[in-house]
Amino acid sequence: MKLLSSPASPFGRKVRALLAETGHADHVALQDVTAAAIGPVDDILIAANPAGKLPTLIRPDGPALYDSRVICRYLNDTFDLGMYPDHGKFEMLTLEATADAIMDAGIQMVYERRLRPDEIVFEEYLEGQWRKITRTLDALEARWMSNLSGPVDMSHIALGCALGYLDFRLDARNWREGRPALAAWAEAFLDRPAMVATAPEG
Ligand SMILES: N[C@@H](CCC(=O)N[C@@H](CS)C(=O)NCC(=O)O)C(=O)O
Repeated sequence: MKLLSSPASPFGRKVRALLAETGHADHVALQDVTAAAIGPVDDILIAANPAGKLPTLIRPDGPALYDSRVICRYLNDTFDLGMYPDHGKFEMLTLEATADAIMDAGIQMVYERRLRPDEIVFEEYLEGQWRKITRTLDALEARWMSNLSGPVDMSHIALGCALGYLDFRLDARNWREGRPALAAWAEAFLDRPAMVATAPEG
């Protein structure tokens, strides 16, 4: 199996961190590819995923899989990783979706600045995306901390990747301010070997 990803992708990191956390990193080959909302996209990626998005998993015995939630679920079931426990499953899946929402909004902010000419950057849109993130972070701090204790599951990995992405690309926004419980959780979680090994670059 081959995972198409990039060292900066938070969604790709979910998959890489899942494999690292469970000691399965050597079960899937990694190929760095270029994906871009504007500009050239590697042919191998387009051939496997017509939307040209990362991560995408190429399998020897079936069609390619995407997106990160599908790939993580597939690897969990294929290698029996135990990262989707039955107890509280739907809350856990919602927490994973919550983490993905932070990444989605964060990526929109990065693309808005990177892809648009400076004179037409839409500041209101940027702030609208940031409000999505701050509302989500506030909800995590207020209501979700108990879900973040206990054994590591896929939602924890996803949230670690989302908060790591904020540190990586939007550090100046200082997401930790006013959210001591979430900040303490991130401090410990991002120190795990699987998270250190998959820290974003680029
Ligand atoms: N929902 C998708 C989101 C994937 C995504 O947005 N990936 C970004 C890289 S982190 C991408 O491929 N961007 C290129 C594009 O939007 O064309 C998932 O969970 O995999």
